[in-house]
Amino acid sequence: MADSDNSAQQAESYYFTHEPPPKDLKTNTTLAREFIGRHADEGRRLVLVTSGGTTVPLETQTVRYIDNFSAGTRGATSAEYFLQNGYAVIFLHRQFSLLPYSRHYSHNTRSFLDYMKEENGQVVVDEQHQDEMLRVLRQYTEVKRENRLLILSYVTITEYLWNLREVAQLMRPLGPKAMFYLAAAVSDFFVPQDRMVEHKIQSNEEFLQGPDGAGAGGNTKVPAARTEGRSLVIDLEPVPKFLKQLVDGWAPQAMIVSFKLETDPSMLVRKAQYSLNKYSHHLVIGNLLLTRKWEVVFVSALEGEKWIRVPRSRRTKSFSGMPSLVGSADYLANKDASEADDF
Ligand code: PAZ
Repeated sequence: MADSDNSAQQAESYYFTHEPPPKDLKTNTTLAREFIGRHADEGRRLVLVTSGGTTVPLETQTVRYIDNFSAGTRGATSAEYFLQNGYAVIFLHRQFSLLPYSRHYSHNTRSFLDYMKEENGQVVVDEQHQDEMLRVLRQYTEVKRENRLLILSYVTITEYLWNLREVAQLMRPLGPKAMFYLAAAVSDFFVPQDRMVEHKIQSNEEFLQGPDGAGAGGNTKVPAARTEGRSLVIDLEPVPKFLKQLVDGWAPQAMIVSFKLETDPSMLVRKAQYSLNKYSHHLVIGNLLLTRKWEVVFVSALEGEKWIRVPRSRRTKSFSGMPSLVGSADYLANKDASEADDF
């Protein structure tokens, strides 16, 4: 075994020994096992879509946390495209971020009540929204009838990683019929449990807790987030790179698509390429914060760099409050790991 494989495994085992699992992990695992088994029996392709940002709590009883940017638009929209193409979808998303189908009516400047009106003492959908809502409702009803969407949620980076690992291992027997579409914005740094204070970090020197002044809640290590003088000092540790474990260990035959978000255009393709070389998965989809709704770049070993752009004339906001960049899911929905040469 190569040294890098060995150290990735050690990092995984250290992480999952020291960071406790979320309370709902067992429930999620039971739901996922049943869902995966049923769709495998029916011969359906299955994709795990991750969506939304992960948080890094600074305190155990969390008042303050660091967040990663993502509304969940890419993930929720892509999930709809996978569903339209016949996939079963496990949607692992940040709690309260956008959801497939309901995203058309939430998180925008309109209240869902603005789509309704009263008629003869009944609540009905306003005429101007009938066609669009009927289209969305029909898709949603069909997906529900076929039980093809399982929604799981996380908030913190640790909750995300525990769920990802459990679901990935359950998907392993699906081989190339499984796809991972990792659109979530995942923290690169975190506060380990043994360096986290229990209580809200105090800003007023009069109220500093514990001998180290930060209320370390029984931990003996220096807290990762603490007040020093009048400043808040945050000293985070790197999150182990779990993509390697996913590719090599948890689901080695699956098709794996990761996303890369950058703000500096000169870094995007280079960073996507670096990730592809490092983890040897199938595809990295790069996007820039400011243009992510109009253009993405596919970076793959076989095809190099390929841009997908929404033409300028179509860059208007749609009914759902987001433009209609297919965001690659429609394109990918007809592929699996055995066809990865097509990129
Ligand atoms: O959720 P959203 O549509 O607002 O944003 C999507 C995105 C930019 C988070 C996603 O396309 C992405 O790039 N995810 C990976 C982020 C990362 O590099 O960790």
